[in-house]
Amino acid sequence: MHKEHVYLGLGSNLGESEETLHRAFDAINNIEDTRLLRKSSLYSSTPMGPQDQPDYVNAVCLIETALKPHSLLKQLQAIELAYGRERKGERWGPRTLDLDILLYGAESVATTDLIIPHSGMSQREFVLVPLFEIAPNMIMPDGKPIAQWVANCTLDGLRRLRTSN
Ligand code: A4P
Ligand code: MG
Repeated sequence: MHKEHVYLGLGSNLGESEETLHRAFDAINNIEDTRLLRKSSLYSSTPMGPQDQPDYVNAVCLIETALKPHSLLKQLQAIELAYGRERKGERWGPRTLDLDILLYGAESVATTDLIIPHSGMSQREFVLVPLFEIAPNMIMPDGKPIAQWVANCTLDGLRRLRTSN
């Protein structure tokens, strides 16, 4: 069975966010034909977008999966729902659990409901820093090493949580 290496982004800023992310790692590992290979520490980060919402807890992980991109997205959305996510329609609003597909092997996807590489991943410190932790030698979709992106981002709002892993 052909398997791809896939990077996922996790975020939560409602409820018991750290607990939610630990449980999300387990849920991801339990997706059919999918295995969790590596996970980052948890990070606290100030909100991007509307500021009148709690700080986020963010992390990333690397999985190996036989699922195609859209099947994987469906499984991830089922996990989001299981953790009480309600889509209220507010862009960048608060959420109990947000799971994003950052990279799917070297594939690009551009459909109405799925865009890979995830837009903005190279600009978001709450994605870049945990990604750098688990994949320090990664070459980003634009061909630049991740270290270069990390060196250029502001780290003000980001803090690695002590209780991680
Ligand atoms: N979708 C398209 N591409 C993807 C992909 N690669 N992975 C579609 C997952 N989903 C993808 O997502 C809307 C639709 O995106 C989905 O139905 C799916 O088909 P959503 O999660 O319902 O909406 P959203 O998350 O509010 O919108 P958006 O633009 O995806 O927001 P982001 O980029 O997820 O950002 N601040 C901090 N500090 N940390 C955060 O994690 N997150 C957000 C949300 C805002 N501010 C944040 C954080
Ligand atoms: Mg999302």
